[in-house]
Amino acid sequence: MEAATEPSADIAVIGLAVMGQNLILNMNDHGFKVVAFNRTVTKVDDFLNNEAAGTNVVGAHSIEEMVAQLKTPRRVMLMVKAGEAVDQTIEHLLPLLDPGDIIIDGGNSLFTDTERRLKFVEEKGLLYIGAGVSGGEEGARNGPSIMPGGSPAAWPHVKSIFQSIAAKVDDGTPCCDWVGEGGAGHYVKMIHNGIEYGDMQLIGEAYQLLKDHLGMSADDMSAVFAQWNKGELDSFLIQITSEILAYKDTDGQPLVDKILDTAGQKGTGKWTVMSSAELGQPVTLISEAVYARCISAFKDQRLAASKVLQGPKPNGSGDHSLAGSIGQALYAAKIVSYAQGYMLLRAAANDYGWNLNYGGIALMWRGGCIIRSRFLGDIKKAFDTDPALLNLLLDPFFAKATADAQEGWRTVVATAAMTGIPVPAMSTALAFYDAYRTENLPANLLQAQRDYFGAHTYERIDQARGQFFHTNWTGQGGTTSSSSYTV
Ligand code: NBP
Repeated sequence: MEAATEPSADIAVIGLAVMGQNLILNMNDHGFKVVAFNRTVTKVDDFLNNEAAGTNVVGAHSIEEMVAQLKTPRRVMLMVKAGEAVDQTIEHLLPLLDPGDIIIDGGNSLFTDTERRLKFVEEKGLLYIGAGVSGGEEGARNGPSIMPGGSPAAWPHVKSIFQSIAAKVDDGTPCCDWVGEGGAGHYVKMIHNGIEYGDMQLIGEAYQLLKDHLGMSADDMSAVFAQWNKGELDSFLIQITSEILAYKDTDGQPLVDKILDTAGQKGTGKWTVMSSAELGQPVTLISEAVYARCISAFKDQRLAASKVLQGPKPNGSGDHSLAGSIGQALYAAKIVSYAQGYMLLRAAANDYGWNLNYGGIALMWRGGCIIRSRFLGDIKKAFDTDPALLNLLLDPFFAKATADAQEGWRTVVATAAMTGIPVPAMSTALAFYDAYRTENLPANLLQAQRDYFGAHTYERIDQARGQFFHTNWTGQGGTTSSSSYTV
């Protein structure tokens, strides 16, 4: 493994864990010459002698050797663990690169870190891309969804590589396009992951209703999910759920029944919720999905509480005809979740000054990634019809879809409440839907309370907006009001 005399590699990838290795092999398949490097250098040889054997992939035993093999402008993609590893690798790279060279972070970095790194790297005259990559191992190998953002001048230099290796939708359009400036790429990936949390929670709730209320076997549930996968719920997550439910352990019993019910999380769902709070956007479904994982982790407490706290318990005797309504609840709540996700995207674009293409984002998620679904094609159509669409729920297709699913959705949420089955995502979606379509919410009373105890003032329905009033509710205290602000 010697450095070539003339630099001939198209791109370098640092980080030979599951994502890096598979992206390299994917790039190689598409005719790009890749130089592979990893902090633990023995992994470079292992990779070249095994997974990459017989390919055009070359390796390097040092960052210097890696850089020396790259054509200019040099393109270096980091597929290392998110966090400090990215900063450390950038520090190692910078003295070896020239102005105009491009550093790409393809890991799951927090978008604010990407904004910071971009500024730092651009100050040195280099270009920076923060690219969300979704699809896991399989996607990385055969076609992920890639969401790049950062220095716009870098995009023409990486476009052909990224669009070649990305998943393609039916008409051949790649699930990769320029997302926007700054940390926009990683932000969109973060929202993708948040939506993934929501989709998975909704599927979990449907599963628990089918299992505990309807008393269905794993095989029967697998068939229900397979059926759903032929209609409007057609998606990767519904498909794998059907396969998971059908999967048997070595003793012939469903493996899913033997898996401990405590969910893990790596942080991107939490980041979405934090950003939603920061930007004042009611992303309630993803929040419930994150907290549902937190509750699941309290296994010991739940076990103790199950023996103490009173309430109805499902007995598996529910009418199987409810399965159709459960599918409707899943679909309607999913629409609300995506509507909320897009509200957050719009608010972030406004706040951070990104020019986001909402239909294009739906298209990037249409294939390759974990939330890929037929449904995203409908979202793309909604934004194609009206790029300025204020809320997905107001699009005629989705307004009708939620109206059509509504009876089943309400029945399921009510049934879950009466039988003691927690459906936080389905029910918060319904609460959001009802709040969003309610002309008069009880916030008038809330404003009165705030003014009563804190002189926070209120606006009046019989006066123009923007005028604030304070009432001396008790006849005691002064007339001084507190400053008013909107969160
Ligand atoms: P990991 O997230 O497990 O990271 C392992 C890689 O990071 C190894 O190459 C390791 O090198 C390197 N690394 C570490 Br750890 N600390 C380092 C440091 N200080 N300096 C240089 N390199 C360092 O790998 P992954 O699962 O392939 O994921 C890569 C990125 O892609 C992550 O940001 C991840 O969140 C994201 N992602 C993962 C998936 C997935 O399904 N796994 C999907 C989408 C996105 P070493 O071998 O020397 O320890």
